[in-house]
Amino acid sequence: MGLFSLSNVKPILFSALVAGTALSAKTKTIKIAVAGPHSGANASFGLQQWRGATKAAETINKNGGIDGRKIEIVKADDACEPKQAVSVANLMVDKEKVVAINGHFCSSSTIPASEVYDDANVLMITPASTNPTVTDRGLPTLLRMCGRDDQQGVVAGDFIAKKLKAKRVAVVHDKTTYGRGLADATSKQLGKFKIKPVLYEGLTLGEKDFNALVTKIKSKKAEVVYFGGLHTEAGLLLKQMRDQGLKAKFVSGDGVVSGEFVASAGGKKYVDGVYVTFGPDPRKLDSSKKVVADFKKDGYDPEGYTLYSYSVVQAVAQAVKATKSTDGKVLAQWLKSNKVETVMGTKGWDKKGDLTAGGYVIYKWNNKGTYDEI
Ligand code: ABU
Repeated sequence: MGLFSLSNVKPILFSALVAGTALSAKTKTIKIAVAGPHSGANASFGLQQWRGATKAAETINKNGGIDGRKIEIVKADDACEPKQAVSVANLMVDKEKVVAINGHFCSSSTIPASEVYDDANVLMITPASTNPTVTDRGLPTLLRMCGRDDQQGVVAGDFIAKKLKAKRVAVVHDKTTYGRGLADATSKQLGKFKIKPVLYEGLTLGEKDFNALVTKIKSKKAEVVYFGGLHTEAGLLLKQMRDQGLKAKFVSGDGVVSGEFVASAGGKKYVDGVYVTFGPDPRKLDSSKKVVADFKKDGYDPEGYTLYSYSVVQAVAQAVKATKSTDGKVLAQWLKSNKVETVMGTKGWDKKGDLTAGGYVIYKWNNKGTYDEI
């Protein structure tokens, strides 16, 4: 099925003209902001987003754009800082006058920035923000192209209890909306197996020395360390665990699906054996075959959230084409009532903006510095 095949589209029950933001012949480009961490410790995730979005735009534009109008991708750097996210959101709305947001990446940025986009009636689809609050507030202009941490935590908790058969679990998080939320969701699921964490502690973002925490984990005789957070702190904690001789299994979530995890951990040998939860690998789907091959031709393996970001641009393009509108509520409503074709397969959303299908699986990092679904 082609990128813009709309055979599965239900009749549009609203008028884009009434909505007041119909596409006019004067609309030169359809501007989409890629909002995420383009600088700072999490910049590798911003790069995944950027690569996915620009490749999607390039392909759509080569095929005629959206009814002749080209997609233009602009960068919005929030560095995963909530305050910076709000200021860059205002910039995208007021100065750049974007039609849609591909982002933000971090839930702690997405949540405050989404209020700005909602006030301005701009469509926002986050490829990666998994905290439940993102969609639970019911904002009419917001959707996500990923799962939720109350789903991810269940899979992690089940895996630790049933597959690893661990009884002594140390739970560590980075005190962020995402990291703490995911750690809590995992702990809640462990509770169903009567597993109470032997340690529950938050570390401080930006700190480099977690040796005191590792000593504490060792004293608790943890068999598994579960970490809720992103790859930088995950890597540092993991390395210091191993350097202190702590052999406990390391389990984490979708915040470590970046090759940069290997660098933060200090080498491939450290990440070998680490388990993570993430959505089923979209690189293995028939729908992504050609795009994955194109990326590989450019010397890039579309890891982590790259294809999620690609899919966000495809969804925006199909909504704009079908509605002939750039009105955020019109676009979001259309996406919530129709299905779209993406490199990750057919996607549809519920009323809150969560995907109607999906789920999490377990991956294992190996000694080549990559991760495979198990
Ligand atoms: N879900 C991975 C990290 C992004 C976030 O939700 O904060």
